[in-house]
Amino acid sequence: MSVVSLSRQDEIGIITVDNPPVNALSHAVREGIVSCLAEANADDAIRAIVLQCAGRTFIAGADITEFGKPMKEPYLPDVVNELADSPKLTFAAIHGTALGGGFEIAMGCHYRIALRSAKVGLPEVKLGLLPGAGGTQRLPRLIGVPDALRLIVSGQPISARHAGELGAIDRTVADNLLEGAIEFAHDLVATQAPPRKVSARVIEAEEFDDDFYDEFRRSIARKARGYFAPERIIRAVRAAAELPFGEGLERERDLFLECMASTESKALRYQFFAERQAARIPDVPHDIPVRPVERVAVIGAGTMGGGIAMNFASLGIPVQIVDVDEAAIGKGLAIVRKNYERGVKKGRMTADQLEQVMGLFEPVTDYAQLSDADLVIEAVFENMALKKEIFGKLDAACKPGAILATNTSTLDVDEIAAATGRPQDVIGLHFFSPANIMRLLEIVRGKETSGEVLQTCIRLAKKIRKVGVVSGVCYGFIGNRMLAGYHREAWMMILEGAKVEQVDKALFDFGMPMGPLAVSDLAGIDVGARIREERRAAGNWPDDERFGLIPDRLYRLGRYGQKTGAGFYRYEEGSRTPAPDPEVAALIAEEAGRLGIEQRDISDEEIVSRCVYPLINEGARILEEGIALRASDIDVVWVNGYGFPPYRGGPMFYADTVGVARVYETICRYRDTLDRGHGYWEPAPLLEKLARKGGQFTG
Ligand code: 3H9
Repeated sequence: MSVVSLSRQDEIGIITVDNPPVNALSHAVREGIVSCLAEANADDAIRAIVLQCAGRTFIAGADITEFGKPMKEPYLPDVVNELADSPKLTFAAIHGTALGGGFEIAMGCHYRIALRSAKVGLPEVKLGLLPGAGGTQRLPRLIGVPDALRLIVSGQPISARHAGELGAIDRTVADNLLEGAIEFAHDLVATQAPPRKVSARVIEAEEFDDDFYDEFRRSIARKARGYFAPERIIRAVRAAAELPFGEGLERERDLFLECMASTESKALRYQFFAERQAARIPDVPHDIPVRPVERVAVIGAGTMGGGIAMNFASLGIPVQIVDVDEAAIGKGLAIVRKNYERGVKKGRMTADQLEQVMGLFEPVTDYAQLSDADLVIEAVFENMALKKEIFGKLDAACKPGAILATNTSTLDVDEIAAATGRPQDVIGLHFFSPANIMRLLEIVRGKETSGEVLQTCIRLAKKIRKVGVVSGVCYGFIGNRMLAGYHREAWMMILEGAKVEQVDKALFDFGMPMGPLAVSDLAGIDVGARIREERRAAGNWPDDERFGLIPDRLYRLGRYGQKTGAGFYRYEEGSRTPAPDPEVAALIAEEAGRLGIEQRDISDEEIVSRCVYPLINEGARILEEGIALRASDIDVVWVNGYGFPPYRGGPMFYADTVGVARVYETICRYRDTLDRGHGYWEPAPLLEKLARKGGQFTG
């Protein structure tokens, strides 16, 4: 069956695109639109043409799977131009999401009608691209330069109503879209309206001078730091304002091709598919029946428990909040309320909606009340004995088939599961803080966890708008296990002569949201110190005085980070801005002297490789051990949970862009010069194997 077809209703030709799942503009679709348009234009009985889509959405963009391969004619910009040049009126009838090339197709049409529930947008920037089928030239003509810039640079879709207010949609209807579109077409045919080309509109360019664009650059500087595409978008939109339409299109094409060739775009496209791939588990059928999750309980009303609970309540799912007494629960719910109040202030919800959502929380102090819960998530502090006790109680209280999850960030999920008589129903759901905001959810599969429970949690992750990644059981799972080497090297380098602020700046410039030492100050030096104490007590820490020495000394001095106004840095009263502290520099120098470490200048390049390459090396081990199913899962974890710059794709993708052999050789060099026999820099066998055969982790 053809993916594009032409039918007729009275004098209106209807072109229908039917290319599931999202009607992406594959070669067959582009070809189909062009040939149906030609047929409709050649048919004297047809007076106007409506372009609509079957299935769940209007066209969601170019077919991303075709990127990076040789493009075949007809090219998308030409398809859009043909719709614009059609002698008969063309109408786009939009439902679902008209995104990227889909919205560009709609803007090529002479008129646009949409369901009120529809959304439109140009999300190309999220793939490191700019709209390359006339979007940067047509949108400013439709809605003006400032709004077009904001929309294209943010990549965020907007509602049909908002698009209507801005001037990008002509009519909206509550339902019966096709009927509405045909009626619209009849109306205009009856008045003999001529084709209305967006390209014919003129932009008054004078008010948009250098200052205007510089001001816009400043306004996006923080979010756009390190990215390539936003600046190209600005240049393309400026071309729309300053050049004739045809020349603007050419400029757009050149800038689009520059973006397409960038590592940033390759990395972001890779992330797009990596996130979706993460939901596929080879030994668990995608369509295995999942369990309904309509009632959730969260054990622990602390910040983490409250944040986790918000994910469900925000979707209208009732949540029981369990803690030792009403006072603890009240305190927790007060924080939850404050978080929602912030949403009200920002206009994301109304005061009524806030009360409604708060009404979904049920305080519970007695486990017997959990008998109806479909999913229980334990979020108490990291203590194995306590967690086992809780799971024993849950086993007694919960109904058969309830999913029992732990939010542990490090502990052995199998040991926790063994505290119950139903290990097949036990799983790890590791949320990242703040749990109501961070996108990552590590889904920890115990050795007994059933496929059904696993698949239910994978689906659930998507439902609560998280990206779920499955990890096997090991200390720290995928993310935190890799973090160890990252921090270790930061601590080593300050002993070896790098300044605290230099280490952080080098990694900030690499693209991390903050350097590792500033992050420790934010998270609390005391938190890390307590974890190290436990690990030392458990014999799970290397016999190396250097490892953790400086943060431990800061801890003993009561320098816990931002909360005490001092940690690796100093903080003025009430400020979160780190200031280098000579006292810390002196302390580091003293310890280096005591240990006989000669301090030297360390380059930014060395800082980056010494912190980032351990991620790659540990990632390789995690892959070999089967803790992660694929390299791209590791990258999804690091981009979404730890702020690894998305435009670098994640540590494993980054290794491929640097060259696996180069990473391997550098790691071997560090082993020979820095390791002192601790094995920190022992290359992972998989890394060595790939380096030797010229292989890659991804792709
Ligand atoms: C562009 O248009 C460039 C032009 O300006 C210029 C060109 C010259 N292509 O996300 P889901 C697949 S750039 C191919 O799970 P949802 C996706 O991989 C493009 N495949 O569903 C998945 O496959 P699978 C601008 C695509 O309901 C399946 O569809 N457009 C594409 O949560 C379902 O996806 C965008 O960037 C595509 N364009 O969300 C839009 N899109 O089942 C990107 C999706 O095998 N897409 N697939 O894993 C989205 O944002 C979301 O997919 C959407 C649906 C909101 C549409």
